Amino acid sequence: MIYPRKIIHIDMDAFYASVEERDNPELKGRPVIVGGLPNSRGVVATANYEARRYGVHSAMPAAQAYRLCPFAEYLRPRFDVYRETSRQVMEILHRFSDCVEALSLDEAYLDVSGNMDYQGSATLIARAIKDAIIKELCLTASAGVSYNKFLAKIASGLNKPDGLAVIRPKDGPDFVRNLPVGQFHGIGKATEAKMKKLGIHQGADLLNWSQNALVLHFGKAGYWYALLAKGEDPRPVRHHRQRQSLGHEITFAHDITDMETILEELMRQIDKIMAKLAVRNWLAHTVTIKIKYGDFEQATRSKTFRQALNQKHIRSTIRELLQKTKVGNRPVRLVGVTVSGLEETSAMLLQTPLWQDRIF
Ligand code: TTP
Ligand code: MG
Repeated sequence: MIYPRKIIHIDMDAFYASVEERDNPELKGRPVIVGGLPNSRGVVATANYEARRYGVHSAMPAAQAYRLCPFAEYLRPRFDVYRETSRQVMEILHRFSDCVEALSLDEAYLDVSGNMDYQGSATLIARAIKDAIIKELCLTASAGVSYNKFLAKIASGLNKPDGLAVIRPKDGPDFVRNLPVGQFHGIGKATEAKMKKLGIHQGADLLNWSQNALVLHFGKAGYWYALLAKGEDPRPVRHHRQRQSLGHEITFAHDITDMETILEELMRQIDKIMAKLAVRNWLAHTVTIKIKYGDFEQATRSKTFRQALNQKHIRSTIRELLQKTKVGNRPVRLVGVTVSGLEETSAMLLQTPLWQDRIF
């Protein structure tokens, strides 16, 4: 059985402007515009929600913003502060998942399919993330929760600012039917105009077109539009730091000689590692065990497979590797397992038995 993933999209509200308001309480309640100054040829980086009421928005020439809202506070950006704040936001996000993909300073996806805290509820995790960001950074974020990136990102925009919206697997297809094509991932202004000429205005219209017909009109992107129209988006959350290996190790409180106890600990570690691999959509080809004996002498044993490691043979491999050590005869102070030779899976959907619609 294939289970949907649980994806959260986090987007900070009026990011640069909110940081400025936070650091200068006198700005509270006033329109704030960060970017080029009014008498310059610069553009608006962002405006807070008070200034947006006057029609000011990102990328607008500062001179035009000034005509719309002359009494706003105009500030030059302080990129160092935004970068540092962004680092703090990402640090918070990493507490909730190992699988975090930052899209920009103020925006990231998390795959929380493997997070069993908060009763395994992605919605409660999103709430906890928002709470941590407010409490620790005095800033608000909007969160979108869904079963893929496309819908999670749409969801985070639904109740902005300080929003939290959920699009459940059972509601996704209906939601997309009513969604204007201009809001689909990857459909820009030009494609939107072309679709409108063909009578395609929202998801439901796209569904009337066969995949072949879409490919004929839009090239390879047609495959993509056909998927999105069904509410599907197979893109994995891409954890940036490309890791070479993934491992665990522990030092026992007392040296251990019993082979079964050590084997049990290694199995516990490999289960954790395999779960992490699954969440990140990775496969591994090599497994290595590490043993440090009571006298600090260290031994490693490893085995590489042409095919990716799987839950079934990994256990017997670890047993086999352990038998090639002196475990059982000598006291052991530390054991560890590492998998390496990592590659990304092409699996369209993550298979995890951890998901339940009830607590999405
Ligand atoms: P956004 O997330 O697009 O905008 P925002 O955070 O200001 O507002 P909200 O998410 O509540 O709608 O962009 C994040 C930051 O990136 C923004 O604060 C400033 C910067 N930015 C630019 O410098 N130029 C731009 O054209 C855009 C869109 C953003
Ligand atoms: Mg934002």
